[in-house]
Amino acid sequence: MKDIQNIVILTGAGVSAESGVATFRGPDGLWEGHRVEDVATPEAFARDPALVQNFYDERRAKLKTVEPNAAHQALARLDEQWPGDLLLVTQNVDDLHDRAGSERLLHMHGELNSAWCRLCDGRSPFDGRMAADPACPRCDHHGYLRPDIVWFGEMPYQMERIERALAQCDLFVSIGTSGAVYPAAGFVQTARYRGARTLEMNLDPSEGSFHFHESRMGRAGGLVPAWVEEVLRDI
Ligand code: BV8
Repeated sequence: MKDIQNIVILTGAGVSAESGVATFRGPDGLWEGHRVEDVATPEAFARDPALVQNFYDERRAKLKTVEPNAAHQALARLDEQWPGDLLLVTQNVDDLHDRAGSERLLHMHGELNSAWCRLCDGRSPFDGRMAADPACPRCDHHGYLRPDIVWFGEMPYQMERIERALAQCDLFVSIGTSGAVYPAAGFVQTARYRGARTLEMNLDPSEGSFHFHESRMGRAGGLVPAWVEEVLRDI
């Protein structure tokens, strides 16, 4: 890893699968019994707020029953020990990277444990049930909270910071994502175009596998700790 200074890592639902968190495009193609378009869009929320709130309430409640796995822990160790720049960009809205201890971490699609008030525009930590129409923790008004989640058609968070990191990275690593959703699925091309080495670790080839210099197929719980060992050994 001599010539590697700056690393960008992208994770998707596959990194949380072994913790028991459902992925999105599993065998039945449904999202915990829902079609993605029916729940993860502003239109769906406007059409049926109770359905959408309950969908996210269930997933938020589920977070209290799962733990970070070996992949989350290995990435947190890398975050702590890697001397160069490192940015972990996760598409996941769970809190498992946070609980594992990753600090140079960014949730580009938002977080289940955050509430966004459409009246005061404030975001607050939230781990309850939003369908019960609780008051906004900041402005105390009822009736304006929505999940702090980036839905389809909405702009992912901190894109400038991500683009800057991709422009300067020497290594781009994609873990546990199907490469089905943009702009995240395009990051590998940006990194490669800038001359970075690119590595994919996934249970099976993602839609963008051919963009990667190297692909390691298998479970994140096994592949990621082994890869982190490799990287830290060569510092
Ligand atoms: C935007 C939050 C513009 C919600 C999510 C046509 C072409 C190109 C793009 C588009 C298009 N039409 C529309 C678009 C844009 C759209 C898009 O990409 N659509 C796709 C479907 C074509 N994108 C957007 O709308 C984005 N916004 O473009 O805004 C804009 C511009 C200006 C101004 C305003 C707006 C917003 C996208 C964000 C949507 N929100 N999530 C929620 O979570 O409830 S996306 C959702 O899918 C999740 O966040 C998830 O992160 C993401 C990707 O899924 P994955 O994480 O990859 O999960 P998946 O199940 O698919 O795959 C899991 C993988 O893990 C599999 O490969 C599996 O093999 C592997 N795996 C399983 N187990 C393991 C494992 N790997 C290792 N170990 C294991 N144990």
